[in-house]
Parts: sequence; structure tokens; C-alpha cells
Amino acid sequence: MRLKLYHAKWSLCSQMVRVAMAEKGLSYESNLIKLVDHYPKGENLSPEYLAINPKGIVPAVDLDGEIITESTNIIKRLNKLTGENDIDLWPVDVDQVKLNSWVEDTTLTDGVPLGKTLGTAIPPFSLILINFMVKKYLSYFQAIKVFWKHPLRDRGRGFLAMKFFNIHKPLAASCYKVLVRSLIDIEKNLEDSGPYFLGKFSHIDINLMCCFHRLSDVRLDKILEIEELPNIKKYWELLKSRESYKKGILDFYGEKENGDIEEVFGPNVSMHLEPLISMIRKYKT
Ligand SMILES: N[C@@H](CCC(=O)N[C@@H](CS)C(=O)NCC(=O)O)C(=O)O
Repeated sequence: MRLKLYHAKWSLCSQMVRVAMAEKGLSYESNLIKLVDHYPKGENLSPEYLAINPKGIVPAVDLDGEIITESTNIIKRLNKLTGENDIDLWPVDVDQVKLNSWVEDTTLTDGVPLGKTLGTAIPPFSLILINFMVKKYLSYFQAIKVFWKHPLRDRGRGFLAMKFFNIHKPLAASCYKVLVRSLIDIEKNLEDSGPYFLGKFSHIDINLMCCFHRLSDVRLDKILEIEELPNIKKYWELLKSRESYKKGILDFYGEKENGDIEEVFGPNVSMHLEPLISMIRKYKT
């Protein structure tokens, strides 16, 4: 079997697939793609990559010549393969409806407006970093080229807007409610079924591991440690202790990834932390 992964180091959806690969113990040929929002010579809009994924986004997998795109599809497909570890990411003895809907809602699903679900509410919080990277790495000419070339029109428009303006703050603020509601739902769910989201480890824990990790990239991880969310605190520790967290996420942080995060935040926490914590306290009382 030949398994080739097209992915990016700092990409939430790529992280999800890499964690799934690590959980299954699958070895793969790695093809790292430089994304146009943080590399002047971005590769995801190149004719070669567009031939693999015409949407120009990562991840994509080549499984014996068959191209699979969309992180959820990829993970479901990988789960059918036999790797070194005997683990089923879609166990039949857990609530299938819940698993399905939570996986949907924690994925960056195309066509779902930003901020509608947890999976589409996390990226707006990442925008502080993306906004910074677009300004830092893209020339005006490159930003205009991305605007023209990006098959996903709203992405092209967004990246161009970020070259000129800071659009991250209002967009993140518009997602407070969804993030807070989702955390409260997760807390309640863990209280009922823990230690993993549906009792045993499954696809949804991979998505939540990556979403929570992104919160830590944007200096919002303190929200996962507050006393109002004790089950989330335990759960996050448990997720971080899995080998797949290191293999699929941490191992892909280099000087550039860490350097950009440091340059944006320094020793500071996110500007959204306090309002979010106050909102959780309000909802919990
Ligand atoms: N629905 C897709 C979303 C994929 C996606 O948006 N990937 C981002 C990185 S997380 C990307 O390729 N961004 C580059 C761009 O839009 O130019 C999935 O779940 O795989």
C-alpha cells in the first residue's frame, strides 16, 4: 500500500489527519505544502497541487493512486486501513448520531459560515496569526495574485483584505458565543460519559485535540483550565498525554511556527481570554 499525505505544518485540518495516522500507526510519505497565506512562494495554488486538490487546500491523501480530500473523509478512510496499532476511530458501540454530528461540527467544513460551529469558530481565533503572517510574508502583488488565483473565492478575498487591514478582532469576537456554548456542551458531555468524549477514544477526540491545541497556539489555553470546566481540564491533559499529540502536532513546530507565535503574542495571553472566561462564568451560573 502506498500512502502519501499532502499537508502543511501549521494547518488544523492537516493536524487532524496526522493525529489519525499516528493513532492508527500508519506510515506515510510526507509531502509538505507551503501555504500561500504564510509563504511568499506558496505551493497550494500551483498547477501541480491544483491537479491533486482543485480547491487548493490541504490536506489531501494519495492512497494507491486514489486522491482523497477533506479531513473527515480522509480520517474515515484511513480508519479502514490496518496500521501498527489496533484501534478503531469509529467504534460501533458508541452513539453513532452523536459521533457523526460532533465530528461534522468540529471540522472546518466548506460552505458552513465561519462561526456557526466549533470547527468554524476556531479559525477566526487563528486569524490573529494568519493576519500577521499575510502582512509579514506576502507582498501586495502576491496578495493580489492569491485573490485572483484562489479557487475558494472567499479565501482569496480574505487574504487580500488581511494584507491591508486587521480583520481578526471583530471576526473572533463574533464567535465568542459558539465557542463558549461548545465548551459548556463538551464539559457536560464529559461529565456524563468521560474520560474521552464518548467514553472510549474516537474520531471526535482527534478533532477536539486539534481544536484545543489551536486555542493554545492563540494563547487561549487558560480557558481549558478554569475551575468551571473541571472535566475539560482533565480531558485536555489526557489528550496531550497521547503519543499522537506529539507525533501529529508538536513534532511539526519549527523555528518559523514558534517564531511567528512568539512575535505576535510575546508573553501575553489573548485579548479574547477575559471576555470568554466571563461569558463562561455567566452561562454556568
Ligand atoms: N474542509 C477542509 C478544509 C481544509 C482547509 O481549509 N485547509 C486549510 C488549512 S487548515 C488550507 O489549506 N488553507 C490554505 C488556503 O486556503 O489557501 C478539510 O476539512 O480538509
